[in-house]
Amino acid sequence: MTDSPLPRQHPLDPLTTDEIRAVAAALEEYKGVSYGWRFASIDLAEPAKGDLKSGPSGIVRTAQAICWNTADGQAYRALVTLPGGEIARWDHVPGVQPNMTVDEWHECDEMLRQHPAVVAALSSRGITDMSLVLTDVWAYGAALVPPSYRGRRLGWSDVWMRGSADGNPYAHHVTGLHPVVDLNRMELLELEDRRADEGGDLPEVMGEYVPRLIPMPLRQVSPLEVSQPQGTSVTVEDRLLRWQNWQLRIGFNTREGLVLHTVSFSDGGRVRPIAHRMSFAEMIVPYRDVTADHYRRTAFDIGEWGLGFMTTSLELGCDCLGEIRYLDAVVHNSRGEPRTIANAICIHEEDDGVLWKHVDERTGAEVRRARRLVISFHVTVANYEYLVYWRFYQDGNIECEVRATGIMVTSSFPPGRQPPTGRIVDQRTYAPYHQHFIVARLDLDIDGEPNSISAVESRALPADDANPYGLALVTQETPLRTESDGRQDYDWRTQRSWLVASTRSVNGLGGRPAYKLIPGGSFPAMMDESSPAFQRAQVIGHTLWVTPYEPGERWPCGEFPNLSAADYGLPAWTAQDRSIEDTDLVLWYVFGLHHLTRPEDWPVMPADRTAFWLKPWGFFDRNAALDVPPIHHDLSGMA
Ligand SMILES: [Cu+2]
Repeated sequence: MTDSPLPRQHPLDPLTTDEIRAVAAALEEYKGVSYGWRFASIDLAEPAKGDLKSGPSGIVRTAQAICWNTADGQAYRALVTLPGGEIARWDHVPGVQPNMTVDEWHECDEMLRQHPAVVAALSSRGITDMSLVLTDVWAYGAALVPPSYRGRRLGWSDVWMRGSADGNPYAHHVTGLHPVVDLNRMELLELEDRRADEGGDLPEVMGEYVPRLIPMPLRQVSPLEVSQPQGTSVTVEDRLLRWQNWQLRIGFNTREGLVLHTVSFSDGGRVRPIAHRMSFAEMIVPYRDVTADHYRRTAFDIGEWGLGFMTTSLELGCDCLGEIRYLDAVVHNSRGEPRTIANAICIHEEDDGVLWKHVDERTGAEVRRARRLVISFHVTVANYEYLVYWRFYQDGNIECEVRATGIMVTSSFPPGRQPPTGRIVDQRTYAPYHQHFIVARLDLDIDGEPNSISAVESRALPADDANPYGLALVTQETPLRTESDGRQDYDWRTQRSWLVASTRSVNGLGGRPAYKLIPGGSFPAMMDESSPAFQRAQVIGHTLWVTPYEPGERWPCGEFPNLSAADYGLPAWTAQDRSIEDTDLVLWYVFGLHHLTRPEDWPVMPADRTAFWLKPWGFFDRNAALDVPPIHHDLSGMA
């Protein structure tokens, strides 16, 4: 059975399995992309905003493929029209390394575990059962590549060992042992072996989390079930979702994973745009530890690995509770063969406590129960999990929450030494401090275009004759007019937030309808600007960046951060210092987790969370959830 395009296919719908096959087949036929080549990504080339607005009929559905020839390392970008598979463009992209692929990760692990030098190094440590060994290849930053290997598609790897056949592979780090690999030739170039760093035998570590392997009985808990006997209030037609007054379209690609398109709110029957597109455009995870085991460890989980490729299937009752609507996702391997991820995206309603309440002496209590619509997906990037939740509320709020869980990277150290840049989590084992920076790309369209943005700050007025008690608190709005103004930092002292307002429409109170970006999970980079990690990811130097909409500007650290030396994204674009006034705006919000590791995060980390909010700020003329009905409990059946 094929899933050939439906007549109702929307121009923003992700590529189908047939379309991915058609792209790979066309590139094989016309450009010889076959043996010795790899596909880094095959995704929908999304139509530009202007084309979308003039209606779907004139849009030619087009895919973009990034591929490279492993024989000479040269990369190409192709545009292929669908469904026919004509090659509309074929461009050589010199001097870049496309993203890492899952196939390379597996092939590299296979190769290393059979390599005599690796086998010998492990054997000298008393590790002889290679079925317990896992290698985990990471990408490099260009500045850290040994000079003799410059220009190669280089990876460096950790070596891990399971304590038993089903044991956690990330429980036992073989500290000091790091293969350096040419991924195009799939060849071990060098085996760094600093036996002394490990400090003797592998330490006695309890790194297990599977019930039969943990040294304690499971606690008793009663079932907690969510029942919606009449179904949910969500409708999903193809990929168009409607819930209460919200409406949006669900997208997905290999790099960003979940994408939310054309988010709008129906206000008294009028469909009012809020965001044209929202997604995560990059994630940067620098480890802040200079030892030989960790100094190369700066992950770009989006640009290097791809949240779409890393997406995992969700399970009812575990990952999502209640009445769930799932959507599958389609990605592909490095040969361009499609792979369907079943239940990749979860859509469901959640109870969210009290929405609003007042108890009046005469009329009694009026209480409204809040519920929220949650659209989520989970990714597993080797040892780590990221759980992404976009939540839509009845009062017009949007919340974006990310939970980080999974297994921390650890390494062992000699007895008596205290690692200064990490925390001990088990016997002679520490987890280095690190940071998770996520860059959300928010193409907001508040009541459509154009919009303007200002920084809003609270100021206490000095005590004087007009303010005799020193109580006056005012807010100050500073318009951000250019991209250099748009580089903004969180400021606790003034409770700074950012207001994106329509410059055309007017609300019922005479003001400009707006949404406010309420910062959360912000923290400074705390990194020397000369650091290679900072040079590649200068986006982490600010909480917020603002650019005028430009369809080609998608990747804040550059399109190809794998083995990059500099940040060719936001710093380069915003160096033009374009106007961001009264135009179509894109906000780039940097948030995440400043992860100071702790024993309680081991052996598996209880999900830590970080979030930011977009809240209506004069977008509505009053509480937008005034019309939420009360819940009347039928108590007639009770004794
Ligand atoms: Cu972490």
